[in-house]
Amino acid sequence: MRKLSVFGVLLLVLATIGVASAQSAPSVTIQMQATGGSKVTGTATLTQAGNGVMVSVKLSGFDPSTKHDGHIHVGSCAAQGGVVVPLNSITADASGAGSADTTENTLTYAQVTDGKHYVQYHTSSNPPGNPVSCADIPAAVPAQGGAPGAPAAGLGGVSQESGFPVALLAGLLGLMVVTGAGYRLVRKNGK
Ligand SMILES: [Cu+2]
Repeated sequence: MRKLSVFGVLLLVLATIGVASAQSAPSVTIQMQATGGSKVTGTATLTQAGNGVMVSVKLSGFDPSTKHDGHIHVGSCAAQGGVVVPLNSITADASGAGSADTTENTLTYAQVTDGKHYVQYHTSSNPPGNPVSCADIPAAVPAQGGAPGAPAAGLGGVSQESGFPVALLAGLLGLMVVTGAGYRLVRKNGK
């Protein structure tokens, strides 16, 4: 019975760590706006993926059955700069909608969420041609704590977030030690 409850605590710890890490990946979804007289709108979701970033773009309003190149650019939709990395092309279906997921490993999530990058798709593929849909990637804000304008020294939002599961893990390990000690105490007294 006692063994069972210790085992139960272990399971709980593992489950909690699993949930905590699933929730800790920073992510942002931005609205892609039609540009250059197009009707192409949708969303782009950027999610931290290890040391890289996963970019998931869903767009509609293309001409049916057309192919479109996309990139992460430096700058903003209003003040455009060069291509930083290519995103997978989107091929629109018969309704003019399409999507593409790209896992980019040469850029970190922190780098693309520095407030100086944007996601853009173009009118065609190879060459990409004029832009038709664009969204600025906002600068990442610290997840919690820290008064506005007074960020903790040297700590960005990303490192604060990744610190959370570690603190949780330490607390749960402490709980396990206490539970284990109590278990041994009960056994000693019982004999
Ligand atoms: Cu581009």
